[in-house]
Amino acid sequence: MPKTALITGITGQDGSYLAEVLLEQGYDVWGMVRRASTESYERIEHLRDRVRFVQGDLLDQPSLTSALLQAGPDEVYGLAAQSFVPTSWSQPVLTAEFTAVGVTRLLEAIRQVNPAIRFYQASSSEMFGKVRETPQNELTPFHPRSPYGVAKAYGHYISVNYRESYGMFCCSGILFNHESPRRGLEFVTRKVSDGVARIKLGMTDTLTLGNLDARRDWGYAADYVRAMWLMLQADTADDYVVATGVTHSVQELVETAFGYVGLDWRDHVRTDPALIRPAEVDLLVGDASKAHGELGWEATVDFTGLVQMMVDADLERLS
Ligand code: NAP
Ligand code: F7E
Repeated sequence: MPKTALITGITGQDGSYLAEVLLEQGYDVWGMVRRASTESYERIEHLRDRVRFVQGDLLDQPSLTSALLQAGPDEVYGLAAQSFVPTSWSQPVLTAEFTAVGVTRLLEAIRQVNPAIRFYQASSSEMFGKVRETPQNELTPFHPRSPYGVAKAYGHYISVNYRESYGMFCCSGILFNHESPRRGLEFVTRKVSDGVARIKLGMTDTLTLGNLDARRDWGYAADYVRAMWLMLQADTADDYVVATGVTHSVQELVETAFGYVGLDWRDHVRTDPALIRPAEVDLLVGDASKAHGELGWEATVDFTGLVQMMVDADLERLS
């Protein structure tokens, strides 16, 4: 019997890669999508005839229950969220409704429809925020620095709580930044790869950024969704950090991307104080020893390979 999985957030970056992994494993894949006047299926266009869709919204409890009843999943991957950190300051309440309380709505729907369903929660390194130790692991205390980080800390703990309260199989993946050619254009890696491609092709001359000193542990999204699947195949539910263990600054990202196409970033990059965040996460670097040891998970793409892949993809798209 093939297993059945329901992915919330299937139209997002991670949802599209995860759907590919699950289809390769022979799963019946369902995607939960929210109603919009224009469909946002661009990232899953190539999978449309292999995935079944059900409408639902994290704000609407009955729609989550109906989605579970319709799909009948063995596994639910809870990826849907308001995921852009700056928007969490301009829309803090909506971010909490989606990214925090939305997790409880989904867990309650699972508990009522079939508590044996295995659940993956998309937790985030943003929960570490003003970091208490370096590198960060599963036991590092949280100190979130944005309404998004605070909402994710809630989502994390409510997943742990449903595991401890009801014995449900809830796993929380504390994923560090992961990127790809399918990354939203507003995130810094994609903004840089798209900007470099536009400058190289003569479409524009400048790229305006915010804080160049922030450091992140950037990995490849297609690697990270494999970790999500591995967590739900384990004998017991647990929480795992997923990261490369290597950190780079935004300036190093810019140097690498411009250097790859033979340009000097100092000729093109401007900074704008309006892009500086009210509170910044200065340094992230993860210790994924537990995921390596218990799940056998490894990253396959390093920072330079990732940046080059993204620049190549944007050059091809825009050419
Ligand atoms: P993304 O590209 O922004 O995708 C977010 C998805 O959530 C989209 O499919 C979006 O649907 C859906 N969504 C948003 N609000 C919804 C609602 N109210 N009801 C139903 N669906 C809704 O995010 P991602 O990068 O793939 O990340 C996936 C998850 O991992 C998110 O929870 C994110 O916070 C978390 N995370 C990401 C990273 C990272 O570096 N990428 C790291 C750690 C954790 P539409 O297409 O309709 O907008
Ligand atoms: O910013 C700096 C910015 O928006 C990275 C989400 O997937 O990963 C992501 O959150 C850094 C920050 O990602 C610009 O200040 C400089 O320090 O790409 P980002 P993020 O905020 O780290 C975590 C793990 C998630 O969970 C989130 O969902 O880059 N930066 N200049 C800039 N950032 C942006 N976006 N734009 C700039 O112009």
